[in-house]
Amino acid sequence: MSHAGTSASPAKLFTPFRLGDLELKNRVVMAPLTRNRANKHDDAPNALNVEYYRQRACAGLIITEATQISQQGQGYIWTPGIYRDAQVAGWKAVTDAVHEAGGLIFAQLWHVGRVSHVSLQPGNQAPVAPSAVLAKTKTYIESGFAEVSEPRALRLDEIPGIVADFGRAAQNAKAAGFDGIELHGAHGYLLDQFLRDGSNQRQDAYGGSIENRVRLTLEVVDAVSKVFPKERVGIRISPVSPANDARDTDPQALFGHLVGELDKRGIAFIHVVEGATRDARDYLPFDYLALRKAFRGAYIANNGFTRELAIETVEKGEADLIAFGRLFIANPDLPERLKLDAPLNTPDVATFYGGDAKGYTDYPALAPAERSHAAG
Ligand code: 8OZ
Repeated sequence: MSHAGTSASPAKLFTPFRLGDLELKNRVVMAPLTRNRANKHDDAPNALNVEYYRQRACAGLIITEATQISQQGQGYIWTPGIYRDAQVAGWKAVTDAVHEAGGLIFAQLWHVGRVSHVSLQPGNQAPVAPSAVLAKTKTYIESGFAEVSEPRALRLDEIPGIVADFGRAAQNAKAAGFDGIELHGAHGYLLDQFLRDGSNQRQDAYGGSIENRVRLTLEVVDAVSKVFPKERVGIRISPVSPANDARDTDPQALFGHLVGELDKRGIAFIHVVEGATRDARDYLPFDYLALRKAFRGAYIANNGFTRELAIETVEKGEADLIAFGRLFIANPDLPERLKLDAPLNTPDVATFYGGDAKGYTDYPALAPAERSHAAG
């Protein structure tokens, strides 16, 4: 039997899902997507961003683009923040629009750590990291692509300030009307830099053993869980992704331990980028099902899912929810298109990062005639 779903028995992907105390209308999640279209003067979300998210409120859950918790946490030009009043006000307009359109939206809280450039940092200082180890990766600044700057190691006495910045950002997310938050623990940014032994060479309580390397992430989980109920907190991880020069000698042991600790805390979900980000799903061998089994909350799977693979993965119970990135850029009505097996618009890579409405809010939803044609 095909799992494509019929009107008599829709594929599970298109059925509601209970995430903690929230009822998601389907299991199609909009993945966090960096688009670099916040206000140029204050990194606050604006009317164009409101329209973009409103168009995508049909997702079971929207996770916002990565949003810096402080200026120090910024690594790219024109990404939105959530530490200034104007940014909170900008986000409030976004969450209001999504709620009005019947959607749910979590903010993704982000500190880039060493993936930054002095021109984006307070006082043009060096970006901060667990250790003074330069990442082999690029960022983009006002003038275009640039090598990231040499980082400096955070002092032990600065770490409580990082945790506090995450806590304050969570309070701001609450004030902005978000339904919950996702911590960005993936892609070689600050939390991931602490997790992995390729970037964390500390010899204090935050480095060395796996227990020490997960400490910062767990302290941040605990801090934001004092602001939102734990059922409204999730985290994104990318166990084997080499994004931003992330490396670890034993990701299975590291992420197995982390997920066990997250399970004890009872948070809502782990959101797992499987394989190499924007690349091969089988980049390195890794037992994702072991993470799923170790965690009683929801498992959101991401990375290069097709309609068929998404339907099958949820049907088999290997994930509860599937997050789509690039397909959501090009298809504001992605859940409906997937349900109808309608044609998909093709994402235009040239307009992913920065720019205006072009390639942002101008991708068409299905016209009524196309809809009835696809429905047969
Ligand atoms: C693409 C460009 C810049 C940042 C990530 C936040 O990979 C990002 C990002 C993606 O998680």
